[in-house]
Amino acid sequence: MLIIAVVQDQDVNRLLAKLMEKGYSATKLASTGGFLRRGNTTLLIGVKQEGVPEVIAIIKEVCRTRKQVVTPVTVGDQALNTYIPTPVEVEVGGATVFTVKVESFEKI
Ligand code: 2BA
Repeated sequence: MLIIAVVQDQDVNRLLAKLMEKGYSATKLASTGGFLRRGNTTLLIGVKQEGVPEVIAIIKEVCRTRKQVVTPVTVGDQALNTYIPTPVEVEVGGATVFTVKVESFEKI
């Protein structure tokens, strides 16, 4: 099976560490979301059928959505003193996961 997971950049290192710890292999691709046009990361994870639930559980655990307070940048003009950075709460995390059957697999 091939699990294709589109995840947020900030979750990737923890996700890869956890996958490697459990003995799964993965390939990390830099990707860009079509809607927001922002960088995200796509992982290709080749796994035996019986490993799928565990991999999905790891993705759920690491990439769960949570709130984060961020301070937006470059709004207004700092020189004119009109820039007042106001922290806003945004939702981060989550993943888009596709699981597909692999017709053949060989390492050459
Ligand atoms: P999510 O639905 O969590 O999607 C996160 C990223 O996962 C997407 O980034 C895209 O890179 C990938 N993705 C999601 N669904 C996919 C699919 N069916 N096929 C291939 N890749 C897929 P973005 O496209 O930049 O979207 C970021 C977030 O913007 C989405 O989060 C969703 O909350 C929102 N969004 C996306 N398209 C939208 C639309 N047409 N209208 C309103 N909101 C949209």
